[in-house]
Amino acid sequence: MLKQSPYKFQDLGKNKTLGLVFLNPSLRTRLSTQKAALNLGMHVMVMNMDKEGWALETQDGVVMNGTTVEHIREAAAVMGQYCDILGLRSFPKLQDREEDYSEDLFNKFVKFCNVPVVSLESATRHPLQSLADLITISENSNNSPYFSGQGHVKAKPKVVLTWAPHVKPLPQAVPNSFSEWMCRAQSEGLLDFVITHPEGYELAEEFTQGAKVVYKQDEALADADFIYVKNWSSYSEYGKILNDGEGWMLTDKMLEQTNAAKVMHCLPVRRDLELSSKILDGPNSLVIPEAGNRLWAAQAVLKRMLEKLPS
Ligand code: SN0
Repeated sequence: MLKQSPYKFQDLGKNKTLGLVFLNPSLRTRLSTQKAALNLGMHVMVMNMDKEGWALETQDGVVMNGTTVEHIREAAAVMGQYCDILGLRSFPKLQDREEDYSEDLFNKFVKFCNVPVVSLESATRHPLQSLADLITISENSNNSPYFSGQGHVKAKPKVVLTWAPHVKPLPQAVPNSFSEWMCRAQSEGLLDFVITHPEGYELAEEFTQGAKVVYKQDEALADADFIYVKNWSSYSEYGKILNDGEGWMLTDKMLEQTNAAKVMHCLPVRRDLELSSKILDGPNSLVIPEAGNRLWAAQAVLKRMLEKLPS
């Protein structure tokens, strides 16, 4: 495993360049992916497109006499000339569901840059986060070959994704991906997966095949081994906040009905709005090792991509 020997493949990325393109802010994804690339011997360039780049046009057939300066056709193609692998972060606009869920921007970037692309979170998915989450759950489950010896969990852990309150409408990308990966793990008999949220926050069906949806949070949390806390805006009333979320913040009192559940969050987390600081600062929180595992997730993915590149 890469975690045990981080530099074992440091020749793999020799003379290969990774370009990381950000249309939105990032802390963990940015740094873990850079570090992963460095461990593999790659060079890394970072482009903060939202702050330092030209305003991008993504639609075809528009006369560019407004605020957009450069078309994604040229921008992506040019970046592809300088890099062997590109990564792209682009949040959804949360205005037009069809546009966001078609992954229009991400797909155009992939099409025009002409090199392999890794998602650093797109409109509907955050795969590097979900891989890190799966690693974290494995390390804390005693039915896993990666069990660290620290966990407490029964043969088939119960994993609960719980909606949390927030002040801003957030993407569904993180819960979509988490649900997609947990449904797959459940279908392989590794765990039981439950989603709980107020009515109206149902995720798109394509990501929740096989998941049990329970509207009563206390019912969902009973006997949980892992609780994944995340806010998202409504999919059905697209991009909307439907309620004030009162009572949905996870507190240590709620942990009493669980199997001493470990608590996860992708970060950044709004303390005492989404999740109580008492939990975050206490022994049940996995958020820091979870973020640490972003490195190994990114390194595993980049390693595979490098192995497929022509040398
Ligand atoms: C993002 C999201 O998709 O929910 C990134 C998570 C990795 N989160 C936010 O944008 C939080 C913003 C805020 O103001 O709390």
